[in-house]
Amino acid sequence: MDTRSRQLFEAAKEHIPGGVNSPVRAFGAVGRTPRFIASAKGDRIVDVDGNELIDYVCSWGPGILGHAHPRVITKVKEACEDGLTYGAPTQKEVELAALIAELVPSMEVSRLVSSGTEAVMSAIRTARGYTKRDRIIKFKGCYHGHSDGLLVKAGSAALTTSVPDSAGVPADYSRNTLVALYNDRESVEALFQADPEGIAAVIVEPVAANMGVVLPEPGFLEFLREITLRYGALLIFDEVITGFRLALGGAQEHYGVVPDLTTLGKIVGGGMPIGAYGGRREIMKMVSPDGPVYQAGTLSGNPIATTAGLETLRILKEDPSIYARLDEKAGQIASAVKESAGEGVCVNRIGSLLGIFFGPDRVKDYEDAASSDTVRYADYFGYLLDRGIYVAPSQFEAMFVSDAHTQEDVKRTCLVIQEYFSGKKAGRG
Ligand code: KE4
Repeated sequence: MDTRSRQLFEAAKEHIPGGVNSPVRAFGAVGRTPRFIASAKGDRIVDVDGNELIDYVCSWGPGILGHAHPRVITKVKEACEDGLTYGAPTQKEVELAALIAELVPSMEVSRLVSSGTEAVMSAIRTARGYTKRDRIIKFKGCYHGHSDGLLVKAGSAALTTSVPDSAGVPADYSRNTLVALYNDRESVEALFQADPEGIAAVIVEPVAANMGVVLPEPGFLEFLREITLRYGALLIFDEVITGFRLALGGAQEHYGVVPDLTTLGKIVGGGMPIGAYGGRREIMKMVSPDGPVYQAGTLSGNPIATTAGLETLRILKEDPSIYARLDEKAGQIASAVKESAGEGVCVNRIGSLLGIFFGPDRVKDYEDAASSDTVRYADYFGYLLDRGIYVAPSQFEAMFVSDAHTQEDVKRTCLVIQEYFSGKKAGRG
């Protein structure tokens, strides 16, 4: 029952584009009315009709500890009593920058911003300022936020510039963005060979999680590290999703590949709006007011956001066994799918990050992911939602497991998934 959600959705459309403040929330890909959420605690969210759902969206990643972790809430409540924002430096920013540098050693120096988009936009500007080069390489299917230069797609002649992938982005803005194929070394080599001294940076999601979840082939990240060094370009790991999720030190710790710059978001804010970008001191000294690369933000390092981020990272640091627990629970869910779905369903998983694809038996790159059957995914989504399991409303997003997911709820999730696939095999429409 979603009566109140329907009413709110109609009302929302009066004053908000599509009725939502971020497109994926509109449930357009799954043909359902988006659930308007009233509250969340632990691994549960409650919608405005009182339906309690086991949440595997986790706000698209920030919720690694689950919703409303008591320690985080207590600290945030205390911080609010001291005021919400000062527009001046605070001790918490010093502590958070030091903690980021401790947990992600390649981020010796970092700057806080208010979103992943801002972090990526600023990291790219810094890379261009540092190398004095204009072009960047991104990968088809990887998403790095909505800054103009990244809303692009491969141009007709793949070796030339890209073209805008959104209305409102001037062709000029896409001119300096080149598009390669994830897990395809030749596509990267070719772009560098065609432009050996013009590429400032390669930006990559070390685990792609915006085309569903696609893992790097063995050696792919090492190859990106080698080729960027070879051509004098910087390697940027966009760890907005993988940061503090794959390991305390993120994907770069997990894979042992060290980028020149890293972008963070989501978990680093513990559910509050924080992004961050950072790297070696010699690169970050380019950033204003030290250097000529300008970047600023009214709410950057906001005291409430930094409180939530600090407490979240401190909890993760205090108890690194969380990562084994996350892996075990997510492994149960992956096994439930693999053991019941049979042919034509692929599960990609790393730690607590899962992608379930309908159609292909294996998904190793964008082409495989794009061949997925989104209608079958929508059917799966609706079946789970109707039974109290809330997964991403799009085939091309990820499933997130948190430390708050109880064994009981994981088991229930596995049961519903097994029920879905066995029903399909038995001919249920
Ligand atoms: P934000 O500007 O949304 O904080 O971060 C942009 C971003 C950057 N890099 C990566 C790898 C990301 O996944 C994101 C944002 N992720 C999406 C979900 N795939 C956010 C959800 C949404 O757009 O509503």
